[in-house]
Amino acid sequence: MASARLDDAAVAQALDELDGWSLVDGRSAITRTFTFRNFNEAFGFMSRVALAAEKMDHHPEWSNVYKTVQVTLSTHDADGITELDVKLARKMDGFARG
Ligand code: H2B
Repeated sequence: MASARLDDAAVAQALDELDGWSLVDGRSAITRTFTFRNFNEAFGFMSRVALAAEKMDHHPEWSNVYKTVQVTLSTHDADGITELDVKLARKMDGFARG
C-alpha cells in the first residue's frame, strides 16, 4: 500500500532538506543527476540503491551514462510524490556522499 501524495508545502520542504533534487516539469516527480568519478563508482552507487529499493519495495526510474546516473522518483501507485520518494532520495544522497 503506497503512502499518500505529499502536498506542495511538504514537497517544497523535502526538496529543501535533500541535496540537489528538483521538480520534474509536467509531472509530479523529483529528479537529480548524480555525477561520480568513473563508471565503477556510478555502478557501485546503483548497486547499493538497487538493494535498498528492493528492501523498500520502491523503485527508481533511472538511466546511466558512464559516470552519471539520472534519477526520477515518483510513486506510481499514488500518481505523485510521497514520503517513500523522499525516503529513497535521502538514501541516495547518503550513498552518493559515501
Ligand atoms: N516503485 C515506485 N516508484 N512506485 C510504486 O508505486 C511502486 C514501486 N509500487 N515499486 C510497488 C513497486 C508495487 O508495484 C508493488 C506491487 O509493491
